[in-house]
Amino acid sequence: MEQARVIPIEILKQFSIEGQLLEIEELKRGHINRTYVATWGDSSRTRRYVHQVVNHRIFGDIDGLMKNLELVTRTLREKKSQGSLRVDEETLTIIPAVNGATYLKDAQGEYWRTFEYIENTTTYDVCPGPHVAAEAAAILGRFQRSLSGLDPMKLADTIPFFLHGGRRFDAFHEAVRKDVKARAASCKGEISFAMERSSLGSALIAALDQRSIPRRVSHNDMKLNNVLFDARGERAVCLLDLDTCMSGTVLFDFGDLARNTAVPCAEDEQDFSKVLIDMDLYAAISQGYLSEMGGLLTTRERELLPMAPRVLALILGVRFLTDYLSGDTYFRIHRPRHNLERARTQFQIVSLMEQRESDMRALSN
Ligand code: GN1
Ligand code: MG
Repeated sequence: MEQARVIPIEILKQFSIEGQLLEIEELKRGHINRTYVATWGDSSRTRRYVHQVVNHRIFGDIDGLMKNLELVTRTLREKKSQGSLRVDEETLTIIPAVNGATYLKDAQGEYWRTFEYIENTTTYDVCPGPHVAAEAAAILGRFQRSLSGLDPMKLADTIPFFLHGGRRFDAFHEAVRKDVKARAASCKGEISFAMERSSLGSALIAALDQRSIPRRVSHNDMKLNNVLFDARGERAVCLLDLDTCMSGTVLFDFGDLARNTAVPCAEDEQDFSKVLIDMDLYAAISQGYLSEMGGLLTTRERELLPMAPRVLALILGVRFLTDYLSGDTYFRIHRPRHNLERARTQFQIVSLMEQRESDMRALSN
């Protein structure tokens, strides 16, 4: 679980930032990377920056990842100047090191990078209403549209087979078989729930492999809290966390956003009376998304839209359960059975979406 860590100030000083480091605080969010917000400057002027340790145990190709980030943010900036993004929309800005590098390795072997902090913004962990849902979906649509001219093969796979349902199920079967922590007996119901749905888990990747839908650049971590809103919390102004932006299908993103945003509760909520699909939110997500991407989707992509949230909830649940069975080596946990609890919440979402299948179909077609 959590440990206090020493921040290597000498590394941070090598980024192209003016003034002294005045304050630094860890931002407790995300399950993978470590993020700090820092204030730099002097008595006349201060500015804030985000310093981040990229988890190289999970992202094996940091160089490829940072090159992706440069290419994606450059493309988004060009598209903004051509009017594809809204004028008040921001793009992540990498602050390079003085030597020009986009990341630096410290003495402990950790990889650091720095971004400009985007001021006057807020995020939501739980969606407060349809307007926010529609805004988040529309910024996703603009993001995908702006990147639709970029050849996905130009991007490195930062985590190979990341949302590949088939591979995720293979790893799950392996974890059940090995049962290294002797935990399988305590979650038989969850294991069966997942195993009965392995073909659902592979549905989108099968469509990609059969070429019935196109390969496109996708964000691949499209949670609501990766969308920055303006200070009033009304307009979506920036998409964060581009580390898994690579080749995929746009359905991964629509599905991930909907499984997360149309269910307005914490991702590890254990009170299932609070785990509900809000159809007004789902309708707003569909409309917001289609308003920006509707014209670019193929017939088959559009047909698969209502199924995508179910697939993404199942894949994430299987990933949490696999990690629980493997001894919690991947997702940062905050209590002993955290990954099992997270898996249960996702599986509850899958069940509810199975029951609401025809309503969801009616709203996104
Ligand atoms: C992880 O660390 P964070 O919150 O950005 C994970 C996503 C999951 C998400 C679930 C690289 O994202 O795939 O959907 O947790 N990122 C990685 O909350 O595995
Ligand atoms: Mg992420």
